Amino acid sequence: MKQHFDEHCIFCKIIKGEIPSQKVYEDEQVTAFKDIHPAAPIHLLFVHKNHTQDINHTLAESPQDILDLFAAIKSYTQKERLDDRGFRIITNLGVDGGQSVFHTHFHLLAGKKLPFQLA
Ligand code: DGP
Repeated sequence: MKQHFDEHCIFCKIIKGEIPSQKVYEDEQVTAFKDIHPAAPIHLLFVHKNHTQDINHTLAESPQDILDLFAAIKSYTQKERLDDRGFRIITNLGVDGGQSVFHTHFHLLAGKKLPFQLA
């Protein structure tokens, strides 16, 4: 498995266990943990263990990682039966997207009927 860490990246430190987190899922490629600022009753972050900066970089450098992430999300949501009532996946890119951590990640939001409100 190709795996690249960025020594300054907070999510790489979480993946390596150097910073504590509440992990809910782990496989060979992907880790998921609770978001420190939850925006819904269930708010998880799915991150690939191979560091890339955002989804465009992932697609250019290591596109299989995107499939690994969605496979992990499918596996977790089916196991936890979140697909019964549904959930939302979000990824932010760049300043206008509101990206604050530059390690590709997907937010998984669930646990209530989510409003679609941008402001
Ligand atoms: P984004 O803004 O899309 O880049 O999302 C980054 C998310 O990461 C944000 O919702 C807060 C979360 N976050 C930042 N630092 C930490 C941390 O140290 N631990 C955890 N669990 N979440 C973090």
